Amino acid sequence: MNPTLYSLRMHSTREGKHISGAERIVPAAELARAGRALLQRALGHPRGPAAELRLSAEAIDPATIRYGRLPDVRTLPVADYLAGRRQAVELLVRAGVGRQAVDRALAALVAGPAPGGVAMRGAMLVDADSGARLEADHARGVRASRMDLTRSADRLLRRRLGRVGLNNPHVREALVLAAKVLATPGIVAELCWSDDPDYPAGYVATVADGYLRLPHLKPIGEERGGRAFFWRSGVASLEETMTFLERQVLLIDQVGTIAGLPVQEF
Ligand code: WAQ
Ligand code: MG
Repeated sequence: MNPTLYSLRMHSTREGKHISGAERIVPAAELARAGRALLQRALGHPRGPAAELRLSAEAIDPATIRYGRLPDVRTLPVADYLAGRRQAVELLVRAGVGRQAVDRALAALVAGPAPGGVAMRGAMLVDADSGARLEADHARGVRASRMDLTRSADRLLRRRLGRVGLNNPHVREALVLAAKVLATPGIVAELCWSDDPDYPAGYVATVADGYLRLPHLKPIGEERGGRAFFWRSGVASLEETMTFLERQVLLIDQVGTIAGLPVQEF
């Protein structure tokens, strides 16, 4: 029998400001080590040290686990963040997201999507046609949660990313998150860039084209960033979408293809 798995989640803040959040799915024997790694990361974060740290763990009923695959990865070279944002708009429109919805989501990420023009803890849920924001709380947003790689998929992913110089935690975690988002009924695409001031890259993920990296989506030093999940009615109710996104356990046991940088980049 497989050992019981736990969903382990960390969230940290300072004076009410979101610093970082991360999570793992691990067997009991690895909980202490994984918890320590998450706490250390919250303390040494580029957004500044956390003052309030929350760590929680919860046993998973094995009968509820679903398995999945990472999206394929490609990098699209762009000269600067303005070119990156133009490219992101084009990719989302090509994926069928309405122009108005794309423009609204981009404008919100540029301005800082939470009240006060800062980063949210989670993502915006954006109607793919009207562009309306559907998440109840504009500071929390919706969280993709309860997903991780199996140990062997993690090893394979690190090896494949390493070959193209992309084996860093931002890429690994964003890929796992995008896999959960793309597996969620009702969600058609995602737009993301980091809220970490030293990480300017981001991506567009779509069911048809996978994970398309854009090396520049914001200037270095910028703390405003975030995520937009584009939702279309007719596939699942909002409630079904949210429940899957936040509660369904997804263990990723298959890694997609990872393309190297195109020659133009050099
Ligand atoms: N669910 C929903 N939204 C989240 C989650 C989550 N589990 N975690 C973070 N967010 C939102 C939140 O608003 C953050 O402010 C924002 O996303 C950015 O999070 O290929 O590092 O962890 O080179 O700073 C993408 C590019 C890196 C990687 C993204 O995001 C690559 C990144 P961060
Ligand atoms: Mg961050």
